[in-house]
Amino acid sequence: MERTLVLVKPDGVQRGLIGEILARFERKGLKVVGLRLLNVPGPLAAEHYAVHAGKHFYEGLVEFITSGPVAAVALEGPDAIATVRRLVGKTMPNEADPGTIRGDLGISGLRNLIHASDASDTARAELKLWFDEGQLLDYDRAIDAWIVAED
Ligand code: FUP
Repeated sequence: MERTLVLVKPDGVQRGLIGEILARFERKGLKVVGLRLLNVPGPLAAEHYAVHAGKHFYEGLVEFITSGPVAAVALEGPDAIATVRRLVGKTMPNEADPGTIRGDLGISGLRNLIHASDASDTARAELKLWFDEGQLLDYDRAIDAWIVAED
């Protein structure tokens, strides 16, 4: 079982796509184990995008992620990191395949709706950055509890 971080970026929140995006992950079978809506403080944005510091698009990234509320979501499931990346699609929405979130809902480079952790070390670090200990929950799915109760 793996956990990964997804951010619905300000374009996704402002376009009213939080539900649409989360629904795709939930329908796939991934479980929401953490959920926050926040205005991103500058230092958090800088730390999140530290890997891109110095690149020509870095300032624009930080400016964009701090421009409006972001939904931070922790998802859990088998092979969650790669599964989420497949559902999200390629970085540039104009290159992302139809059927992916970016392919279906995005149109331009910097406004690509979503961030998703790309490996197990970054997932661990990013979950720690965006969630305090105790904000990530362990729970059984209601459906499992229901089936057990019926037996
Ligand atoms: P992804 O993992 O698909 O979110 O993409 P990256 O981690 O490579 O890039 C992070 C963000 O930087 C992307 F959401 C968009 C932005 N970016 C640019 O604006 N220009 C580039 O050349 C590469 C990335």
